[in-house]
Amino acid sequence: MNPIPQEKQQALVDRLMQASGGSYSPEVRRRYFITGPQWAVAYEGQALFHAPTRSPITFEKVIEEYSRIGVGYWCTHDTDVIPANDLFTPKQDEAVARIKSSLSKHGMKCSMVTTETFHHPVWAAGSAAEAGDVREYANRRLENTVSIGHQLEAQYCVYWPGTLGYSTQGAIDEMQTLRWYADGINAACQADIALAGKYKRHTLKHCLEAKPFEPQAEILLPTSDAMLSLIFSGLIKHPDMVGLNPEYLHELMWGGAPRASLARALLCGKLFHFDINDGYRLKHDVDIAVGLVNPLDWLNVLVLLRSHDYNGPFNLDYKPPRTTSNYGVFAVSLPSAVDRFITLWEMAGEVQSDPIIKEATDALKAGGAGANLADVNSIVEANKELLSLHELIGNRLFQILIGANRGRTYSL
Ligand code: GLO
Ligand code: MG
Ligand code: MG
Repeated sequence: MNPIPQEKQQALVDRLMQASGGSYSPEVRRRYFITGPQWAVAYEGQALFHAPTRSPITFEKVIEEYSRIGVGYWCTHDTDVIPANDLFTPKQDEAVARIKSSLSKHGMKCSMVTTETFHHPVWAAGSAAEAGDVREYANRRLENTVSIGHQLEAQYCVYWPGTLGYSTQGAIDEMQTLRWYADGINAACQADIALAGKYKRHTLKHCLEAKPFEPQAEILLPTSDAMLSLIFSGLIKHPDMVGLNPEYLHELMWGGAPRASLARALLCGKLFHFDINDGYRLKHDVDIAVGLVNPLDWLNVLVLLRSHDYNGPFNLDYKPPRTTSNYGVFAVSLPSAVDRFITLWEMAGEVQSDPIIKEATDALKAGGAGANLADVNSIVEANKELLSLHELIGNRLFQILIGANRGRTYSL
């Protein structure tokens, strides 16, 4: 193939996307509670060792593109859209008014707001720092985000604690720091109760998000289970208002099974919100788009969520790869992520109604006949052949993933 001049590259990308097929219409995409973060598609490719590769884009452009593609909900950190110096000033109100008008112009809703408590130098020691003025400022920021949430008619507020931990052991008092962290969540809930009264709205759902490592060396609340223990510790004054925003990759990063983490959250009635993406075990937070690394596991995750009627948001907390084109973010990265999610969701429906999986599962639950409970060997004998069905189910899931259940064959 000849080298492709730059001015012909977008057309090539478009033609190959078209040829790949598998795209849902914006109308179909909008039927799902898929939410689009400001920070995801506006990510410029920067990292610790990396300069940005893409140019900045405004929230107006982000909202417009989400709407065009068919992602019906938008969410944001406070400082994604309002510079830290403008918070608490009339410039904040101006920004909120501009966001509202942009959302309404494009038929979009704001699903969630979150406070940035990790990037600015004020958070060098985290939001639950020893310095009382940092903690007071953190509480103000959280309360302010809740207020912005009500103004934008959001339903959810998310908290990822960022630098809540330590690099050198013994430097901080873990118990005290966790108490201070809980104080922040309490301040947010307290403000929410007052603001919900003022705006005549429901209180928000407050969702804690854990990450096992990054950006701190040792993390005080590294997993969704740790977050559950905080919620039920007695430190949280309104535990009914507080739940989880697990992130798929964050559970995988520590070596856990995301499906099991989600199941534990569901058992506790605390699966409020879900960050969807993909990546690798025991590696850093690569935030690859959903289904590109672990599609079989993702299929299973969605079977779990469909089977237990999860009805919260699926939040596209991923990072478009470090390319040089904003065009590619909206032409390839975003729509393909949304469409893989919907395809996996539909496949999960196929799994639920698959007659082979159903019969195998029913048989496993029915168990073998004729066991004598006083004789351990007879229990083993009675169930002898049934356990092969576990692997048979695994194989069937693979067949569904590759379309074999619909007749796709490979030179059989
Ligand atoms: C970072 C987190 C981050 C949060 C966001 C919402 O690793 O995943 O993107 O989801 O700050 O609070
Ligand atoms: Mg996240
Ligand atoms: Mg992540």
